[in-house]
Amino acid sequence: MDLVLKNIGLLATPTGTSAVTGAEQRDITLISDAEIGIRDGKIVYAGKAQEPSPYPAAAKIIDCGGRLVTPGLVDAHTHLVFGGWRQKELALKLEGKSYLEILKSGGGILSTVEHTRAASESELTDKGRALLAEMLMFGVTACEAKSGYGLSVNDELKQLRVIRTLDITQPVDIVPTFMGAHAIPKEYSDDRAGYINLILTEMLPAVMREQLAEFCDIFCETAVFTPEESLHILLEAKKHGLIPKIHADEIDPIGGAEIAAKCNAISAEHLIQATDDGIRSMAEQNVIAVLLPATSFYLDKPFARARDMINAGVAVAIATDFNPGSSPCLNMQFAMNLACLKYKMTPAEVLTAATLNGAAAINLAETHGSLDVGKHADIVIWEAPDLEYIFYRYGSNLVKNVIKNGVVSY
Ligand code: IZC
Ligand code: ZN
Repeated sequence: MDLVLKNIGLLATPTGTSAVTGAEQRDITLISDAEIGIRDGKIVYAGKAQEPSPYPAAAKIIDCGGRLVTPGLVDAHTHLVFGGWRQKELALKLEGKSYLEILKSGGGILSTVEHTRAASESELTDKGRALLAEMLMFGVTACEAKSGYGLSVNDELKQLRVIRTLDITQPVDIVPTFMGAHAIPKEYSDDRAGYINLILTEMLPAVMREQLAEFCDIFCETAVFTPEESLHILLEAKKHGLIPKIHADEIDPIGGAEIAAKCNAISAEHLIQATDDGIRSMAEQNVIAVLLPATSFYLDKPFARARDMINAGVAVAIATDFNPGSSPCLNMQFAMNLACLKYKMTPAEVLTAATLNGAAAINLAETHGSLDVGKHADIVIWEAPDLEYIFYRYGSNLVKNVIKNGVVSY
C-alpha cells in the first residue's frame, strides 16, 4: 500500500466504466466516514473506514480531516494550446459585436491562428504547461485538447506535438483531438473546397502517420462548416481511425446534433440550440452531450437544455471549452457551478457530468472518472464538508489537494 486517505467525511463518486444517463446520472455513491487505499497509482479500496486498519505500518497516511473527497475532474473540451490572447475583443463584445461578426471580420479564431503560427513549439509548450498547472489547482486531473489554431499541415502538427509533449511531461492526462476544420484560414478564403481537400488529403494522413490524435472535431456552424461538409469530413476522419466529435448547434440550430448521430460521434459539444429531433437522435446513438456553460455565460447566450437532454436519455458531460475567444476560463469549478445554477442540474448530476461522463466523452471511462477499484487514483480532497457546499460557495477555489496517479500533486 502506497497511500491511504483516511478520515474522509464524505466520499462522493459516480460508479462504472461508461457514461451514465437519465436518473442514473444523479444516482451517485455517497459514503460517510470513508477511506481510500492506493497502490501503484491505482485505487485498491474505496469504502467505509476499516477497523482495525488492514494497511501496513509503512503506508503513507493522509488525514482528510472529515472533508469531501471526489474523483479528479475531467475537462472533456478545451482548446488548450494557442498563441496570444484576445482581450482586445472584449471592447467589441461590449459594443454588441457578435462572436460570428468578429470572426467574419478576420478576428476571432483567425487572430489566434496568426499568433499560434508565429509561436514556436517550445513557446506553446511552456504556455500550455502553465495553464495545465492552473487547471490542476482547480481539480482537473485529465482533459482533452484540440488543435485548430494552425490550419496548415505544419502548424496543426506543431500544436498536436505540443499536446503530446505536455501529456508526457506534466501530471494531467491529455487526450488529443485534431480540429483542422475549425475555420477556413485566410489564404483559402476564396477556396473552401481547396482547404477541405487539404484537410482530407494532407492533414489527416500526416496526423495519423505520427499518431498525434485520437479524435477529429469540426466547427459545424453558420459561416464556418456546413452540416454536409461536417458529415463528409468526419466520415473521412473515421476511415483514418479517428473518433468523431462535433461543435454542434452552438449559435444556430443547423442540425449539428443530427450529424453527430449520423456519424456515430462519441460526443457533440455546445448544443445550445439543439432541436428535439437532434436530442432524440443523440439519445438513440448514445452520443454524449458535452455542455459548455462558461461559453454561454461569456457570450451572453442561452444555456443548453440540459434537463431535456437528461430526460431524453442523453448522457450529459460538463467542460470549460477553455479557449482565448469564447471561453477564456479554465476553471472547471466555475463551469460546474453554472451547470448547477443555470442548467438546474443537481450537484450529484453535475459531479457525474464533470467526472465519469466527461471521461466517457474522451474515451477514458475505463480508467478515469470515478473512484472504482482498479481505476487511476485521481482524487480531489475538497475544502468542503459535503457536495452541496462546492456549488454554494462559488467563486473560491475549494480544492484543498489533488492526487494524480496516487501522488499528491497539489
Ligand atoms: O478561438 O473562438 N467556438 N471555437 C469554436 C472556438 C469557439 C474557439 C475560439
Ligand atoms: Zn470548443
